[in-house]
Amino acid sequence: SNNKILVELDTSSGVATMKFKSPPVNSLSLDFLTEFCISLEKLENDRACRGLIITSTIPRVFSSGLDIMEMCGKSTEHYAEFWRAVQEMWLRLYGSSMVTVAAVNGSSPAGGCLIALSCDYRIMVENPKYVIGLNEAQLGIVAPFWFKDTFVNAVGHRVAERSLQLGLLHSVPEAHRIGLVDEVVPEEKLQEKAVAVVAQWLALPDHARQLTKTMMRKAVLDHMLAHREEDIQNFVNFISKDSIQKSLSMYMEMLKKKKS
Ligand code: CO8
Repeated sequence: SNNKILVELDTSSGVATMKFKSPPVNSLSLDFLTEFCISLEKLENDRACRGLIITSTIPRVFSSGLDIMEMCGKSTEHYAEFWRAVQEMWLRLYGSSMVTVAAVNGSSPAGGCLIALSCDYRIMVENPKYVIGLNEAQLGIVAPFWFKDTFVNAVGHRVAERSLQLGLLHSVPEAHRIGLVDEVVPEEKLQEKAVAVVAQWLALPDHARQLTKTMMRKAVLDHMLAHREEDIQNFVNFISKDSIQKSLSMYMEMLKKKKS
C-alpha cells in the first residue's frame, strides 16, 4: 500500500510535506498507519530532509482520528496489531528529530488531534466549521495516558483536565486561546506560513534544537515505551468489552445517520 499519503521533498530547503489523501476523512486505519510510519522513517533517515509539514488534501478534514471500523467486531489479534501501529505512529512522530509542523486545514478530532499535538508547532485554518480536540470521553472511551501526556505537554494540566473530561471539540478561536494551536491563518496563507515556521526553527543549530526537543519529550516517550505491552493489553481488553463494542457501533450509526 502506498497511496494514502503523498510525500514531497523540497531538496533546496530540506523540508518535506506529507499530505493525507485517504477519503472520505483520513481515518487512521492499519494501512494508513503503516504507510505513515514507513514514510516517516524514510524521511527521518534521509539526510537531505530536516523539516516536515503535515497537512491534508481532503477538504474540511485534517484527520478524523482512529478508524473506528478497525476497533469494531475484529479479533483480539487484530486489535493488538492495530494498537501497536497507533503507538508506533506516535513514538516516531513525537520522537522525530525533524522540525515538524502540523498545517491543520480541517477538523481534527481524537487521533487526528494527537497527530497535530505530536508536532513541534500547530497552525490551523480559520473556519467556523472546523473543530479540534481529544473527544474520546464523548465516545464513552478514555484517551490513553500518552494521548493525555502529549496534550498536557502542549496546553498544561488544568486546560487538559477540563477538555479531556468533557471530551471537548474546540472551535478554532478557542483552540488558539487555550494553546492547543499556536497560530490561526486564512486558508490561502497556510502553506506559506508553515514554510516560514519550519525555516525559523531550522535556523538554529540542529544538534541544540534536537537535544532540547529530546529533553522536553523524553520522559513521556520513555514512560510509554516502558508500558507499551501493558498498554496494548489494556486496549485489547477494553475494546473487546461488549459494552464498548456497543457504544462504538452506536457512535458509527450516529455518524452515518447525521448526514441524511
Ligand atoms: N472512523 C471510521 N469512519 C469514519 C470516522 C472514523 N473515525 N469518521 C468518519 N467516518 C466515516 C463516516 O461514518 C462516514 O461514513 P459513510 O460515508 O459511510 O456514512 C464518512 O466517514 C464521512 O463522515 P462524515 O459524513 O461525518 O464527514 P464530515 O465531513 O461531515 O465530518 C468529521 C468529518 C468531523 C471528521 C466527522 O466524520 C467526525 O466527527 N468523525 C468522528 C471522529 C471521531 O470521533 N473520531 C474518534 C476516533 S477514536 C480515536 O481516534 C482515539 C481512540 C482512542 C482509543 C482508546 C481506547 C482505550
